[in-house]
Amino acid sequence: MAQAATATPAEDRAMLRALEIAATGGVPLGPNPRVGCVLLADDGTEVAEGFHRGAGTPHAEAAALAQAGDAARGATAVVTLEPCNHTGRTGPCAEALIRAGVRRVVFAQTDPNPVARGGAGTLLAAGIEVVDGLREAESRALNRAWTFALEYGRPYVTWKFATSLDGRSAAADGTSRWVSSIPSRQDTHRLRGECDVMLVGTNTVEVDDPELTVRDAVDEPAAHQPLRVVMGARDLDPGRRIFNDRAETLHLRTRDPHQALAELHGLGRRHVFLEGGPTLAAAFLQAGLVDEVVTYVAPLLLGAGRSAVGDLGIDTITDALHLAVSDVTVLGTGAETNVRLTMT
Ligand code: AOF
Ligand code: ZN
Repeated sequence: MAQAATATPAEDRAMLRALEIAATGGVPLGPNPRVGCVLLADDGTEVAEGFHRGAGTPHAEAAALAQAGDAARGATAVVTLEPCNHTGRTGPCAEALIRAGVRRVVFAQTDPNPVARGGAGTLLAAGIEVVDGLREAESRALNRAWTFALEYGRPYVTWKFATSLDGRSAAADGTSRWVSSIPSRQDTHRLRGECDVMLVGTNTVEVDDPELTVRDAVDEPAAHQPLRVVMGARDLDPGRRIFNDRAETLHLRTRDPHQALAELHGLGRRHVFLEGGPTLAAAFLQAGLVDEVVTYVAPLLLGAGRSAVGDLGIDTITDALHLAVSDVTVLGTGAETNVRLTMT
């Protein structure tokens, strides 16, 4: 699609800057990706930069063009995502770049959104040089869940659980509070804040009565709260903490993971943090709908406790479900020491 041109060292540096401002500049969650844009003059110096701050706000290119004014004429736009081609909440970026007189566009990642993609073709048709794929892996990693969701047509699912050394998430009597340590629980709140749905089953709401909000170190609710979703046919007591007014809550009456994810995708949700109990975890695993596993292993033994995951129908070792470890991190010290394993 794009020309076989390659990027210059100045453009590569600008792309790293664009990725940096995209990552740190704001927390666009839900339907929109993180995007950064740097405009370069002919001599490779930066003219302007901008990033996307989330759904309903200007796109990165529009922010950079607004800052550049006339200096955009003849400039090179270095942007982490293929400029959009659609009129959504803002106008098409490809046309804005053409109108501004930009000479060349270098982007990292093709837009996987069927509604928005195609900007590269529009730019080429207008005689603009286009280079794609520069630091593509970095941009995809930055928008990991969003990219996955647009490519596969369903939200990315992270299943999180805390476990004792012997694989128990609750004691034999069902008590499960504080299997993991305070540093692990704070880490969980950070991860929750990066998602746009927290999902549990009706059983967890009945038994554990979790609030399922994102809170900081002093237990104050964070500004961004993912949608709390409880899944299952059973009616629930409206007095449960999940129904308090600290965040929005949705009760999905289905028990089918595919259907639940389809509904959430339709609502523009792209990253589900699955915090349910063993039954829900098993249902998602058996449906092949867990994309990432985050587990906090605590140095305690519970013996005849409850497993983190229900029956997966595995009777023999050759049927075991194998995961690939992508990260091992020690959290906390002394009695608070836990190990966090991240797997795909
Ligand atoms: C760009 N630059 O900075 C972003 C883009 O609802 P809208 O109008 O904001 O459109 C959202 C879609 O536009 C989003 O899903 C993605 O495909 C693209 N986002 N495109 O050119 C940007 N944030
Ligand atoms: Zn755009």
